[in-house]
Amino acid sequence: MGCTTITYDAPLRKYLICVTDGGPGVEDKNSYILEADEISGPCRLVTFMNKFGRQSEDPLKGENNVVLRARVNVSSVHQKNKPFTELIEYFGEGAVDGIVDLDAEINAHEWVSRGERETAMIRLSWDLPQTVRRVWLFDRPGPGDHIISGVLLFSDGGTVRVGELPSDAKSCKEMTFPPKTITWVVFAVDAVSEETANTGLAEMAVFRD
Ligand SMILES: [Ca+2]
Repeated sequence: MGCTTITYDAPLRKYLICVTDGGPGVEDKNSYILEADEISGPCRLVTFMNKFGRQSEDPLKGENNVVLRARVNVSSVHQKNKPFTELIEYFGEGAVDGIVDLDAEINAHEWVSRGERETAMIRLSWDLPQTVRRVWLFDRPGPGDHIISGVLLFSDGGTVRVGELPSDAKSCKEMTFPPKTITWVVFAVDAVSEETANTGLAEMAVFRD
């Protein structure tokens, strides 16, 4: 369960509890409403709203996400991923464009490495120090390419181990840590699934809070 709000409806003499499924990501969330005579329950389900309630503000595009002002370097880029750029190597903007495109056939909004597996790496850097406390990582959509583990390396010398990413990019891996003031962060992949051919990311977000 995720966000929960409770209100007391005096004419009905009921507590009404609205619950929205939690978890970081950009997909629509299930919501449901419960009722109870006492605040401590028991609760009865009134209605279940499947995939009701898109997040009102896209967190990937908000001011809080500092990747939108970052420079990006990647260990390699798949040629088909950037057909119109002169310098096909080392462009990874698809990972920081604020868009998670779940259509695996179109990878304009992804960073796709050039045949890399557990060597793939992305680095974000800023001219001015950024104080951050949270990172989201979206794997490439589709079941083929899948990151099993990696590590975040920060310019302050800190590291954060990253476990398996959700494989379909509908949700992301969230890493939280005490606030860090940094000028760069690297996500280095160190394990991928057997089927992985071109490791990459649908999106990476770094939040101030
Ligand atoms: Ca993207």
